[in-house]
Amino acid sequence: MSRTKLTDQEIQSALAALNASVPSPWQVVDGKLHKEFQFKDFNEAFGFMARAALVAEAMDHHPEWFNVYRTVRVDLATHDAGGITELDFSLAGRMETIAG
Ligand code: H2B
Repeated sequence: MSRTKLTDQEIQSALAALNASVPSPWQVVDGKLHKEFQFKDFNEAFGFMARAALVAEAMDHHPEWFNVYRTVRVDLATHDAGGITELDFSLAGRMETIAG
């Protein structure tokens, strides 16, 4: 999977594909792929983070994220590329599967 920075056009097309199958959309915020997940409680939120962390480590691609109680805010970007790459969309998709 490529760590090449995607163009704005490529991002918009990948975003549309990602959002076609998710209950609430991802957005591009400050040059990163952003979403705020809401879970039932802290246990569900932290369970999501624990599972996503294992996937991220296996991908060698790590999220920026923030948790308070049942909310997990996620920002995905590829630091090595200075922008959003296919890896960010791949991790976003994996996160949706885990959250789902
Ligand atoms: N995660 C993210 N989000 N962006 C990166 O550029 C990145 C990473 N680079 N995880 C990886 C680790 C790199 O530092 C290692 C050496 O492969």
